[in-house]
Amino acid sequence: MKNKKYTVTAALPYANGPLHLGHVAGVYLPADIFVRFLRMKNEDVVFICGSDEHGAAITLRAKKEGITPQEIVDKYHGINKKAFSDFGISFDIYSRTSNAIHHETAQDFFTVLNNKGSFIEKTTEQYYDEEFGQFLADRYITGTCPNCQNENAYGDQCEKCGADLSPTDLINPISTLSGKTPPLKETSHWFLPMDQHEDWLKIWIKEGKLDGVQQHDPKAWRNQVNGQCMSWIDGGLHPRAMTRDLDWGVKVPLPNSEGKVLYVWLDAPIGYISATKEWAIENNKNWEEYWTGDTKLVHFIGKDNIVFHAIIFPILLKEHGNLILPDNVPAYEFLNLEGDKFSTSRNWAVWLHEFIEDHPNQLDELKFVLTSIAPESKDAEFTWKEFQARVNNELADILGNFVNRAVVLTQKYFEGIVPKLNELTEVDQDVLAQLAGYPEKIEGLIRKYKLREAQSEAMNLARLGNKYLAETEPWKLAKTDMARVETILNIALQITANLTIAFAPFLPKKAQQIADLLNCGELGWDVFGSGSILPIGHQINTEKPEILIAKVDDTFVEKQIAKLEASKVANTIAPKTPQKELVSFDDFTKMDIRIGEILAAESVPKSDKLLKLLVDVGVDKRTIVSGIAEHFKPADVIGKKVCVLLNLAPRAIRGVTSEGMILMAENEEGKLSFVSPQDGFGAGSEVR
Ligand code: B3M
Ligand code: ZN
Repeated sequence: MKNKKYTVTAALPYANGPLHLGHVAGVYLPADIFVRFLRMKNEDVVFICGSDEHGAAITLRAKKEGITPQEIVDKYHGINKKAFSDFGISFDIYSRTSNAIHHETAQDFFTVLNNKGSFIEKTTEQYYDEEFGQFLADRYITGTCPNCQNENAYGDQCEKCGADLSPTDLINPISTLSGKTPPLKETSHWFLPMDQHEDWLKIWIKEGKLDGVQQHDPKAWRNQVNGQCMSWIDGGLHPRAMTRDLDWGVKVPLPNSEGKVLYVWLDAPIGYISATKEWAIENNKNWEEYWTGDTKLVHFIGKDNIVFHAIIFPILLKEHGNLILPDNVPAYEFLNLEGDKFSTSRNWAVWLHEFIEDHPNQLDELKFVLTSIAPESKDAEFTWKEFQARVNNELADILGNFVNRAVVLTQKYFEGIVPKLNELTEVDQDVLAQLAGYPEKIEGLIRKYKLREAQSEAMNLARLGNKYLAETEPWKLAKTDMARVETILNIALQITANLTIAFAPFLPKKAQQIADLLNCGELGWDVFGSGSILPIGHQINTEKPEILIAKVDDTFVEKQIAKLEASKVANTIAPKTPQKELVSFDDFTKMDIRIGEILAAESVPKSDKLLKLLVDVGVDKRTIVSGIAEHFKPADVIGKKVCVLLNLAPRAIRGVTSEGMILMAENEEGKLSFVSPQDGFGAGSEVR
């Protein structure tokens, strides 16, 4: 019989870049472990994810790569979907918010709320980029955070202090499109009056009660989730616009709303519902059963998404009516990498799809390490040294070693046949009693979202097995007391069988490999803890077992670190200066750039840096003072053809009037080069 229903979601990653280990450790892997466990418990669970394809995260990325938003989302949806599937994240569906069913679902949702009067339509003044003809919200506008003075805060949030911002809160607002200070212009939007929801939210979060009915156990929520929510609420919630003036997103389903789309943080969580619908259609299920009634809704997310999942989406769900609110929102802190933050722009990351491609046989090893260090309650750090240590000292030396001994000894003494269980000694009874306690221990931890500890308990079971063999030493008894050896190896094999169950949620491939060694098929959670899973006389695999866990050598670690460092160097050599503010074509054509030929050159007295040049620029021969003396001697430059900015306003430099500027290229080491034409282009040729 199926038990409760669960709808488990993992944050929909923006389809604007590949996934790195930080994402995996702090959302997707824990969600997958939780779901694999629930399935083993025979719970009726649907595991939902997909690409978040709207919002400024997408459009700005498209602009940066010089391709359309559609091309961006198609590219990264493909890469990420494949990476999840190759890594073995067992979503029931990996959908995308560009699907028609999502647009419809999100629009219907908006309409329901609008008809109920859940929104307030208001005309306000918002910043407007006149050059690009666009209102500036969210990431389209930056400025100084009024809260912490961070100069790079966005129009929706300061990533430094976490403050929730509106564009008009920013000091010195700048359009990220034109780089200019934008004027304000009137526009109307639909606002969610979050302030009107404070009272019930407080009770729901603090006590887990909604309309007087107990919904969830508030103590089961992580401290940082409760804490962040309460600090938002205590700080006072404000109305938040649920629509945007953009042409990329889900269109506002109302007349006279041309050019308006739903705010991405309105449409994306509804994506969980659309994806459930899509899955239900494909699998002949009823989606509503997973969003109503007794079903438990669990959102796995990163800590930067807490407010959206624990405050805003619950308000929307409640306003909609007839839908469940989350039972828990296990949010993860951040994972760092080798002493620094993961950073896409600086390319400081281990990319999931690259790891899979480079090390297809070490995926469970990676899972093991990421769960061991998962940032459940505080930020954590991934290093390749630790990867090596955890794989070698725990996975290989404890789990691999125990399984190998149990299997090899059975092959050696009993031709791979599970031996009899004879009279039990105290040691045997003790080990069997301990074994029986593991299911409850591990289940309790998983249900509390303490997956780190749960996995470490699974490893303790392998430790127990090793300790048992070390204490009983069956290899010494083989000559004298075969009856005793039978019992010991029977018990060792039962522990091995139990390990396939204990590790199945965490390391599904390894668990399968161990089950193959035992020739026992997949074992259910219901037999976990039993000392008689494998019947006496059962034939286990008789081939020499392959190494279950290969050790990681120093070369591997060195290579990984070198790869990281190389990508960092590659990135620092790349243009140091970010692109300057945009200029119009008119601005550009104002500059008169021509080829000039340097006719004469001399140093400027009392200056190390300056050369005084006589340059033939076609229209005349003129004097130009250039700051290149540290790089070129006068004799080196005579006769050179170079680019000259002719119409730069004349300036007196060290008493010499300079009428123009020589254009130079500068490389990452600060070396200078003339920008010279091909042969055949003489003085006066125009550059444009
Ligand atoms: N795409 C943000 C993120 O990737 C956002 C999550 C949506 S969940 C509905 O961090
Ligand atoms: Zn700030």
